Amino acid sequence: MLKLWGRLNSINVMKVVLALDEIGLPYERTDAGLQFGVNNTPEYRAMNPNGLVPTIDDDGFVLWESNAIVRYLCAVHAAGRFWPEDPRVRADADRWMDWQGTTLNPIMVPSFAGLVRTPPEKRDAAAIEASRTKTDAAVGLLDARLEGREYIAGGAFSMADIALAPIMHRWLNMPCERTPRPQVERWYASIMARPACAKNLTRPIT
Ligand SMILES: N[C@@H](CCC(=O)N[C@@H](CS)C(=O)NCC(=O)O)C(=O)O
Repeated sequence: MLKLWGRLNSINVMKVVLALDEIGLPYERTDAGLQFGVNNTPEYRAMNPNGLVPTIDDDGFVLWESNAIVRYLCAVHAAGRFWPEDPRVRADADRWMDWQGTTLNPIMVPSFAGLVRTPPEKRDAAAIEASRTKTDAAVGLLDARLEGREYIAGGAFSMADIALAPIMHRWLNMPCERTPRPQVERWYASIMARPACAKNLTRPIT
């Protein structure tokens, strides 16, 4: 059975969990990272030299990097469904997945970590506010993207929605001010109607 290592309060692990549950693949998950440890053991580092989560082992094929894992799982098990066969639709999905990992997440991390994982007396208010403002503006790009479209890429739910859902769940539940984003909120409500999203994205952000 496919094995997954990673804690559920990591958005990168959650992408993989969502992909597996959306596809309906059985898997065995081991908590790893932060308080669970595991990711610094020599055995884990032999699989993933970064010492980060998530990592999967699919019948001896070991893979890390959450977006690569989501693409792999969708290509093997959901081609034409979550992995778009049309190269342009797929590139579009890839683009938004990469935007999440390289643009949106890095700017959101300081406000998320500050507001959710740092005790009030140790918070850097200026860093939190700078991150919140930049994230709020970046989410505006996604809102514009979703104008007139049900899903992020192509006409159907895809790997792009899977990769963006956990970070948007985090953003929409962070204890901070947000500009109303009607398209993002409509998209989020529609993906939350899916059993795999409803099951996994109702956890509090920690
Ligand atoms: N680009 C990597 C980033 C992986 C990453 O930064 N993982 C974080 C959790 S989101 C981690 O392992 N942090 C250390 C820990 O949990 O101990 C991916 O998308 O998989």
